[in-house]
Amino acid sequence: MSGAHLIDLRSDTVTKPTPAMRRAMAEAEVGDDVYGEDPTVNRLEQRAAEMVGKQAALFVPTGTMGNTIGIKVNTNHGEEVLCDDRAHILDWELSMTAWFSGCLVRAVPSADGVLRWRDIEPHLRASGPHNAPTSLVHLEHPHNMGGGTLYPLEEIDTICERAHERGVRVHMDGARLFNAVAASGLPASRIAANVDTVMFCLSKGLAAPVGSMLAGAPEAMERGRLYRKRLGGGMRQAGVLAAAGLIALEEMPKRLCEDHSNAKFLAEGLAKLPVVCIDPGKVVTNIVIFDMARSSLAPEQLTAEAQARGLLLAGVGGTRIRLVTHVDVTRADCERALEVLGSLLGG
Ligand code: TLP
Repeated sequence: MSGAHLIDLRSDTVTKPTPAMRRAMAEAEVGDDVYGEDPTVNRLEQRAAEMVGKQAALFVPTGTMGNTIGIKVNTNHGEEVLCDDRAHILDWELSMTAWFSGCLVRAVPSADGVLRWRDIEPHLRASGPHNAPTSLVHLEHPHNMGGGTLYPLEEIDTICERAHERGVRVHMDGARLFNAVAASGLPASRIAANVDTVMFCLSKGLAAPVGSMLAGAPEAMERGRLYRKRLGGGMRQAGVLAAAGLIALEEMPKRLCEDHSNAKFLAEGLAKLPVVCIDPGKVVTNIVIFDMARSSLAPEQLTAEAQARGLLLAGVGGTRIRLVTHVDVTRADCERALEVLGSLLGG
């Protein structure tokens, strides 16, 4: 296998920085960001805030740290955070909401990760002798384990409006926010208009090597800066990373439609295999999740056999397999991926 071209569909986290990013990183103007003196980080924070329509933003090393700080600035110890039952914060972030914010996560059953206000409302708790109050609703948009699914804009607005009426805040895990922008045609600032804080990643589909942004009100971001330092995320001459982040923000969103069309192509091909369960109509961004319960192969066998043929896939629990398209995957790679999966799953 050495030297062979690997098709890596495990995640868009595997994307490599583009040549333009590498050049910008080498030439970046830097300073000590813990003193607020890195001009490139400052520029990135300003630009990111502008793009999502917030007054301030904070550059953080990872999406996990962005969510952790986002949740912290919106809650107090001992309160509840409501999210859907497949949320990244619930299953993939080492219980940081409990560990760092001291809050209980209340997971609400959802269809493909997307909640409606009517799902949320019955689970909100007011403070009382037996109840910790709900202080935050957490929305993941697009929804990773839901298969890249999207909230309808009206639902985001309704959830924010009703939550705010109750004194409950809203945080958006928009790790792939720009995929939502590409799929919906709505500006990021419109999607995030009514949430209190929004996190999005510069890595993943936007291909920066490192970094995520948390955006919100200036006072929240000032507090967030201190939490970032506590978590070990005060990064000094981080301008070398922010330089790549600026290119991720300015140049990369416009090509995400290509990833979405490749994902749809994969989903449509997979739907033709009798043992695969998938609804290609639900694939609207760059994430394809299918169920192989009807196959005689175990998921680990499928991933191992595919790997032996140069195709990397990720099992995401039970008999579900995830494929994620990104800048380093071409249409020809997707055609080859379908050939491999067809041969292994009996197509
Ligand atoms: N997701 C990763 C894995 O952790 C599952 C992936 O390969 O998709 N929010 C969402 C919705 C995410 O999908 C991820 C990463 C994060 C937050 C965390 O971002 P990082 O990895 O930068 O901490």
